[in-house]
Amino acid sequence: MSTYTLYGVPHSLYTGRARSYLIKNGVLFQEVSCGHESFKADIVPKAKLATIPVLLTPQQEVIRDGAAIIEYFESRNGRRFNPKTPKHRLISTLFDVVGAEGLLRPAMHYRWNFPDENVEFLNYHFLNAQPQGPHRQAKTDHMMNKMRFAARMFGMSDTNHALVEGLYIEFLRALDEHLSTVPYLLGGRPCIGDFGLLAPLFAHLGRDPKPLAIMQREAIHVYRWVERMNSAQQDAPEFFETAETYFDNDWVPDTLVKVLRIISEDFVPETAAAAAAINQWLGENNPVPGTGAARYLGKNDSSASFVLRGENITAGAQPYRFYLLQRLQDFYTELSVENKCASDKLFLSCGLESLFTLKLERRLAQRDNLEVWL
Ligand SMILES: N[C@@H](CCC(=O)N[C@@H](CS)C(=O)NCC(=O)O)C(=O)O
Repeated sequence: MSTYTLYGVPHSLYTGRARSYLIKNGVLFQEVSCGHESFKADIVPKAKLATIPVLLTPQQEVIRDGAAIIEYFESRNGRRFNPKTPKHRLISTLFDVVGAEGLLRPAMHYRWNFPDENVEFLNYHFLNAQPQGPHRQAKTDHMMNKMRFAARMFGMSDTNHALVEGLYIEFLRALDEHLSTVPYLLGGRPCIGDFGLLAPLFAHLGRDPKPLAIMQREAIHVYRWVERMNSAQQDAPEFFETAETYFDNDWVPDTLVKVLRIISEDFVPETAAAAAAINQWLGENNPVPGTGAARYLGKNDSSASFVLRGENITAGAQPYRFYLLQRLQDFYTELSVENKCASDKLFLSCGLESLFTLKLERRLAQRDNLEVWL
């Protein structure tokens, strides 16, 4: 039987999101390391960037980017994991952006700033993602240093550890309370937002020794959700008989509102600052339509500065955040007046209302495996 191939590694943040989707969608696949010779030789030329995850279809199509991999299946399965009702769809889409972009500081901090607890574990994984050959440990060290640098690019500094930890623990406890009442974010089955949120909460925060210990101690229900998201079944025996459906009537429980409020604290100011920085860059550079937009700003040191709980944070301004946010904004724009009102009320109560209007001057699209400016 023809199968799909997922190129990734166990310790990769974005691979965790795609892998979980394939498992939950019942896709037959094999996972191959990006250290395998076929990745460099056959996949990267078509993937255009050497990032993981990448999917190789039975028809030999190469799809780079976790969101694109999920969209490949969603566009063929009746949008199985996209809730149909307005508030649920918006929340699901929002958690996808938050997972992909909004929790990178705690994910990178708890991975890279606790060497006593983590370094042996990380060295094992980074070493074994390198093909056998000369200078293997030197290549591993180079890759690990590149990721340490990325932590800083995402806004970690020598002085903001307590701030990032405090916010993460609040988020974790609120999410734990919510997931003590229900197996997935929106009920008895996962939505697109669950997959997005799993990205930081699996490979880094739910697997590296230091943050795993915190999750197991502080947030047993989140830990179980991480396990559940990697199971082909509903995997919710502790809830006994929970229907595999989303909450009735577009209901949003208070426990989830509480999680969203905590998320808004840094996600909204960072998004506003990133939009301003990227819009300024667009004004100055006016890229021709079709120009690549993938993470160029981070590489060019263009950054967004904002204040969080009285402390300044500076982080790379990533167009990708807005590529995903466009989905939320496009869906919102199409809503009826009545549904817009209900969604406004919910987002306002969470401090998230500006996300409907915080836009870039130019739209983004994925073409031939790259994000480009339209
Ligand atoms: N937008 C991409 C991002 C993928 C990505 O950045 N993956 C990381 C590993 S988790 C990577 O390949 N990093 C290597 C690099 O940036 O050179 C996605 O969602 O798949």
